[in-house]
Amino acid sequence: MGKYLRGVIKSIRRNLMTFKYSYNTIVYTGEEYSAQSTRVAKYGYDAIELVGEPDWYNFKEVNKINGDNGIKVSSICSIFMEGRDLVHPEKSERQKAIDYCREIADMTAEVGGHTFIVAPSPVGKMRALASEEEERKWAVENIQKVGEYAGTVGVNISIEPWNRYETYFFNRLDQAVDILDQLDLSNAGIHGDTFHMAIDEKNIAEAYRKTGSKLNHTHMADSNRAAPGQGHTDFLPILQTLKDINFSGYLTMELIPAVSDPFACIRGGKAEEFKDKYTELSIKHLKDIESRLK
Ligand code: LER
Ligand code: MN
Repeated sequence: MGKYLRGVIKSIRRNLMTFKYSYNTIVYTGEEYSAQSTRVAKYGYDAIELVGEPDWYNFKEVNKINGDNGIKVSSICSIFMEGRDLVHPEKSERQKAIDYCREIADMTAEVGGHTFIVAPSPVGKMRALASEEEERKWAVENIQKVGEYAGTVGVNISIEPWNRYETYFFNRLDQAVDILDQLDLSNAGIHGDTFHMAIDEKNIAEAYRKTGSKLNHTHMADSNRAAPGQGHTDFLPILQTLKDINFSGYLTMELIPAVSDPFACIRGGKAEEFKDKYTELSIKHLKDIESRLK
């Protein structure tokens, strides 16, 4: 089937379905990009989420392979590890984090992505290094700078809260909305990851409902961060809420093996079931639920 026809079929299907699906490729780390993109397309995803490490990719090749496979890039999952801290007490450290985010904004634009993830401080930083007041001021100032830059290259930012075991900074969507409301940006929104939300929200569906049109990206994972359907999160009320609030972003599977450091798979781990098996099971489970929504 030609590339044009595949594109037409995809766009008809997209208009008939409520949701667009994407897969975060952190668990594919180490594979050739063509294998990653081909797998995601094979199981019926609309898009792929790339890891926020620009040096790993040849953007021209990414665009060519994705075009051939009839998929898009939904988003870039920025990697906020040590050295990428927008609220660090040292100005030069904050600047390093801003520069990193700008690089990710450029990457997002170059691969035709819709948004990239922004978090104020790195995964695993478990206590503040300055006063709460100062850190919040830096978070607002620097996310504003990153968002403004993202606007100049035509992409959005999505602010993601993580659970209490990954960060002290904020853990719930309403806390991220607090920061978002202090920004003067039309290209910023909130990102809700069901794995983190299963830990720190009272009710995942209600948190999405309250966030409403401010929600611009999601990560879908079951309670154990495996494929939706492999844990105890009930995705029916969650997807019903996303439909009710007219969520138009991507349902992006971000699945990570059961290890305390979510970036362990970058360094090479045993994530075999997160390749074909979970890529297939995740979308099957959510599409089955989608077909039952009111
Ligand atoms: C990133 O999207 C995330 O959810 C964090 O847990 C870091 O991987
Ligand atoms: Mn996430």
